Amino acid sequence: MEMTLRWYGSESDTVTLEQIRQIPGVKGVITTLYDTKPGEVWTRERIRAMKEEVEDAGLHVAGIESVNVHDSIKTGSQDKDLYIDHYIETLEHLGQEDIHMVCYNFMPVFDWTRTELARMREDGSTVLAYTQEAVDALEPEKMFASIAGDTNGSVMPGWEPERMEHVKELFAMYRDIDDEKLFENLKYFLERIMPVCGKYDINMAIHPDDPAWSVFGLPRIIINKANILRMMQMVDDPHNGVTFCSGSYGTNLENDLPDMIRALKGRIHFAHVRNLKFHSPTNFEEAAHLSADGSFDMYEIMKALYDIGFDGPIRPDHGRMIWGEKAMPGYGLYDRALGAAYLNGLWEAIEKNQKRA
Ligand code: DNO
Repeated sequence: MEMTLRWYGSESDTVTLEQIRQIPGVKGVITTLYDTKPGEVWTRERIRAMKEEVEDAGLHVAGIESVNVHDSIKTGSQDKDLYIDHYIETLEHLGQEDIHMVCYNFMPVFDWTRTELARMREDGSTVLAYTQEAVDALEPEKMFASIAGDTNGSVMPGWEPERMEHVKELFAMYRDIDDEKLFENLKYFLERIMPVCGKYDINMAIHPDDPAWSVFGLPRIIINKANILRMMQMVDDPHNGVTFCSGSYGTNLENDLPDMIRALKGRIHFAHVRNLKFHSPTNFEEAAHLSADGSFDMYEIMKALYDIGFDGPIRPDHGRMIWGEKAMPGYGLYDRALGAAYLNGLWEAIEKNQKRA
């Protein structure tokens, strides 16, 4: 595996490349052109400029998170082919610039969903949190407004204000889309992009739906082992793979995370590893990465990744806000750096143990 950190670009991130460079073991960043809209073609010039900036700081671009998929593709609307053509052009440009991993999601309307961006914990740190009760009590259109006050001035991925202004129209687009239709549209998209992925050796890594169940009655399909295996089989190509995100699949306590990792051997192209602390099955918060701080056995998760020979990029995921930092919720420097060091420590111990056994 290669330890990386997500970076939103110098215009949008409070964390600098120079800081990332000083986290032990981190040589790569996972980045994006944060100001592009779903459906837009990424030019080679902009991709090259982004790469050069990262390389000038002594790091490299280990992959993209995300190239977002236009809602017309997800809903299978009439203009879907135009947007798939654009997506293919973007993939070509990324391939030509020697970038080989792309994370994306197929979640309708909302990307990840949390009901609190700054829940205070006993130690004074703040974390993202979710309760089903809060979602059930909200009108979907009010979702964004209900959390907007706690973003620390940043634009949250998937929650861009201009998109949220059109939430009603977005919901209308998905009115006739159920799980089966969404699977069909995903299959159509993947079948069309696989040739270009083959040509440039680009690993597509679908991100799970977070939380891993339907919110506001919208269909959500990337939620459990059965569905993700169905997706792998319906377009059985090694470039059709997943982002294994422990914090997203882990929202559903019925998901056995190490077992899922083992079942996805060869198809995990990217890993997000973080811990959650459950107060009830539908009330959880994002804990520190350390196993003892949350509900997951982080050793078993890293061990399963080790056992399947995972060699792609991995990143610590959302961190707590600590030590007075003001940053995009989940994406400060300090706690993610602690997460990277901890995950690197687990990996080193697992590796040495295996070699000595
Ligand atoms: C949240 C992230 C997601 C993820 C997208 C991938 O913090 O994990 O926004 O990047 O779903 O497209």
